[in-house]
Amino acid sequence: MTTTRTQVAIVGAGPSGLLLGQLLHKAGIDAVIVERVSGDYVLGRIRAGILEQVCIDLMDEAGVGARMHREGLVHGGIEMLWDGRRHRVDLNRYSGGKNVMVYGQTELTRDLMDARAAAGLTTVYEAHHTAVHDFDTARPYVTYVKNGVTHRIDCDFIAGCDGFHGVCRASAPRSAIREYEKVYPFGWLGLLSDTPPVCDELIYVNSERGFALCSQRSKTRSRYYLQVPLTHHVEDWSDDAFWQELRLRLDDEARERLVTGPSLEKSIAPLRSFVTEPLRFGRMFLAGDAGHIVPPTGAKGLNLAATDVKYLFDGLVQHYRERSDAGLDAYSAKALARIWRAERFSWWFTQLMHRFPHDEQITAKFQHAELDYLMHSEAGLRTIAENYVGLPLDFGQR
Ligand code: RFL
Ligand code: PHB
Repeated sequence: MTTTRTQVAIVGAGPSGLLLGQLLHKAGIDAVIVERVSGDYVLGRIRAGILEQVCIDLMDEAGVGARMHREGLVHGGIEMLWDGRRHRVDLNRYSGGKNVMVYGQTELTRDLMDARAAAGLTTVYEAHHTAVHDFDTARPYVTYVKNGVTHRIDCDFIAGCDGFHGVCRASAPRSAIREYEKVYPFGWLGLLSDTPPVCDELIYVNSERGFALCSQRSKTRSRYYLQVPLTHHVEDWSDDAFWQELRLRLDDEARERLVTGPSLEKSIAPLRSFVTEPLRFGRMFLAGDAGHIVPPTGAKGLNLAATDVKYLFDGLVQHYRERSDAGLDAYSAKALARIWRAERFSWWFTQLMHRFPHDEQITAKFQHAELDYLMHSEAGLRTIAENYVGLPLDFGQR
């Protein structure tokens, strides 16, 4: 067994772990990241596409925002389609001047990985049997096995950034944890292709055949999603079948403009709302998907992970620089207040846009009437816009 020491041991090299690692490095705080899979595997997971301003600001604070600003596409609106007609939500106007940015999670992750490698910082990929120990004492440590050798990292704090299926949340004492969960009775089938996006902005579609989303990664790369039953498997969906079904859910103009092509990636993601309370167990803190999951409808998952990391980072800096634990003590409650607001929006937006099994005919009529109301009311447009671009960090304190 080898033993090393660091200030913060981070479990998981997804966006949460990498962003925290980079911020800590900039602040002169030592961290080691331990990741179960390879770097290539992490980069192969096609996930989020939309960054809120808080996430953009954090990438800048971490010193890794240059390529994002060069290549990211700023979007000031989204389109909503139901009953064959499209309506635009002017995000910028109704959120008091804010926008979102199209920049894939893959690219953000790559920027963080590159910065970490350039700074010579340690990320242990393909670490197996990771375990967290003694986080209820002043001397926590993490162990893992790599190439048959057991390694131990002694640390001051453990950051559980290891996603929904990680080891950190699972290691918290059951008596100290409360979990809230809702699993939706459908999934999203996603397809990535090197084809120009059907529209300059994203289109969220409520169709009688189920939800669809037209998203993008660049001017030449599109990302589309279809609501599918949980019983479907990705192998059962040929590219042709996907494009055909998408066309049926679009309006006439989009149907005509849609450019199809071979898929670069296709996968099905289940939809879930999930929150763990609290997010702190002694000297172990959960951040990102380790502590909560939102259905992707509101594009909130990665952005919430970024704000968790911001709050945790601020608390750690306060601990090391000012010898105050006020920030760390406040972390769980502060992060959870923001998480629940995003959970509510994501749940509401999911219910508004999807077909649920056993829905009565009247349900679609209610959805259409609600969409009609939202799109023709200042209050309605503001409700969507201010939540979609992300509520201010000090929301609720003003
Ligand atoms: P991740 O990305 O899951 O990373 C966790 C990392 O921990 C590793 N790990 C372990 N490492 C060591 N030991 C163990 N025992 C470990 N167990 C796990 C894993 O291998 C992994 O590398 O969590 P993180 O960093 O908190 O990041 C969260 C985001 O990935 C997630 O919230 C978003 O992708 C959600 N999401 C979206 N978020 C947005 O903000 N905007 C979007 O537009 C958006 N679209 C989406 C999405 C998620 C999707 N899927 C597939 C769930 C679209 C989709 C389809
Ligand atoms: C995506 O581009 O992957 C994406 C965009 C918006 C969402 C969800 C996913 O709401």
